[in-house]
Amino acid sequence: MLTSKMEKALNAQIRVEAESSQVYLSMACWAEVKGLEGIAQFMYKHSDEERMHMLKLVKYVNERGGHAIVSELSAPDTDFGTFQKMFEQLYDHEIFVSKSINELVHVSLEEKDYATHNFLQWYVAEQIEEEALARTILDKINLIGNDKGGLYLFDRDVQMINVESAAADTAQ
Ligand code: OFO
Repeated sequence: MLTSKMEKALNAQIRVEAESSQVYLSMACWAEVKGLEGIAQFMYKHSDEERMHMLKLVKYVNERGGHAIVSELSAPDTDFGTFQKMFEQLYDHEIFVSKSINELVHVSLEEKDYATHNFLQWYVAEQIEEEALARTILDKINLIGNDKGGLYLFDRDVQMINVESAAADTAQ
C-alpha cells in the first residue's frame, strides 16, 4: 500500500512523463513541417517511449492500492528555432526529468517504501541512458556545424541512433 505522500509524488511523475511525451510530440511536428523527416521520426518514437514511461507508473500506482491521476498538462512550445536548439532543449528536459526521478527516489526512502524504491531503479537506469543518448546527438550536431550536407546525413541517420548505440559510443 502506498502512503499518501508516495502516491502524490508518483502522480506528479506521471504528469512529468505525460508532459515529456507532449514535448517530444510537438518537436516531431515542428521537424515534420520543416521537412526534417528523420528527426521527426526520432521524436515521434521518443514521444511514444515517454508515454510508455507514464503508463508503467500508472499501472504501478493502481496496483499498489493508489489511484493514478490523469491530469491536465501544460502545453509544450510549438516553435523550436533550429534543430540544434531543439536537441539542446531535449537534453535539458532529460536533465530535468532525472532530477525529478531523483526526488522521487528520495521520497521512497523517506517513506521507507522499498518496493517503490526498487521499482524506481528502472527509471534511474533509463535516465542514465537517455542523458547519454542526448549527449551523443549533441556531439554529432556540433561536428556538423552549419554544413548542409551534414544536416542531410544527420537527418537520415538520427533514426538509427538509439539508447544502445549511444551506450556503445560512450563506452569507447
Ligand atoms: Fe525521457 O524520460 Fe521518461 O523517464
